[in-house]
Amino acid sequence: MLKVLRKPLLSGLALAIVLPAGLSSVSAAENQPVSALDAAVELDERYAKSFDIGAAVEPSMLQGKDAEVLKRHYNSLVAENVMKPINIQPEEGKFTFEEMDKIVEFAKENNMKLRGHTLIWHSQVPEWFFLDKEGNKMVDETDPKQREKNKKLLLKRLETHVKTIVKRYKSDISSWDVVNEVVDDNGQLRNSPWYQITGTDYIKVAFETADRYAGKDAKLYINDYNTEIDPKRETLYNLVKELVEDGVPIDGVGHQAHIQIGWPSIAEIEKTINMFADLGLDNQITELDVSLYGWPPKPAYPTYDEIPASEFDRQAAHYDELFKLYEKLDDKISSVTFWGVADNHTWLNDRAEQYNDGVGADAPFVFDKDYNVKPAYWAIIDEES
Ligand code: 9MR
Repeated sequence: MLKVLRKPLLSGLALAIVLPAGLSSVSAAENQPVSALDAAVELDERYAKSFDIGAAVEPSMLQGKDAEVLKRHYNSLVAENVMKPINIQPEEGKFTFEEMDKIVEFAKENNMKLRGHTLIWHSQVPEWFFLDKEGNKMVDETDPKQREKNKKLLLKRLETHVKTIVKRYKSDISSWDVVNEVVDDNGQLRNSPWYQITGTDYIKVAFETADRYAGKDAKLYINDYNTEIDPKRETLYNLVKELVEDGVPIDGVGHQAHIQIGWPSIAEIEKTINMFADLGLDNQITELDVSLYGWPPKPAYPTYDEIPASEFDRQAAHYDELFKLYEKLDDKISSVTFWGVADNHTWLNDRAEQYNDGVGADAPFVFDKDYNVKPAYWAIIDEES
């Protein structure tokens, strides 16, 4: 049985509250929310011996409460969006680095590491990459000679993209998501324009180019979601094995870990980390969030007007098991990054908009929407259990 501790650790301010007659100090104390800024144990300190603790951020989060919580609990950052192809090279040859530079600056000032997400992806990529010199869609080309020319042109564009970004952030970024989500859930290689035009060459060229220009200690990752689920896992494994055997400079696998309470099982997560470690590779957890809801089934998923405390306890129990596992495998995992800071900002709420008429805010992190600690926080810092 998992134990969820809720320690009545209070800030000076909370302790100074004058209690009405008849209320015991203990019960009042236990009900006081504890700010992430006052909670005694810093997440990154707690896991300092095992791995980095990161958060995904937008540049707008580098001030105010987010910034304070970032400084206190995290020692690694990743851009949630601003390094993606469409943000950083919206037009061919026109690179827009300003937003990413803000994150780099903040990381430097606060002595934090940086992950680079993501050099190559099928999503959030501008169309111009895949248009031939006449402006036609490369994927529609049927002439074999022209297809060959298009492939060369696309790989050249890829090289320029990767080289320009990696060179610029050479001394700042220590882990790169070189390619993102190249395997489909159905166990096929993703049929993206990248794949349709170049086969798997785009993956190899991306890694080789990143390797050529990255800092000498930088590590290169293939990043994906549902890495614990077959047939996707098996295909990813076979692909990665082939890359390693072909001498492609890949250092590890990024497991996004957009997961849910109870899914995937801890046993499958363990098996997955071990599988890739057995290929001699590192693992990073790159986009962790533990949703209260399943992926929207049809009809729309059930939601809560107010999330019951019991759900936060179930979530805490899952976080507890998860971090125990990560810690047990800490020689195989070098970083754990949450896909956000606190429950007030999560991509999971975009899907409520998309699938559920905006109903059903999720709450996937260990800090709540007011930056107070949740049961999940106590669960993962608990050193005794
Ligand atoms: O969190 C990101 C969200 O703000 C964007 O709208 C979305 C666009 O596709 O991308 C989200 O981040 C994704 C990440 O880059 C790759 N893995 C899945 C993440 C959640 O969708």
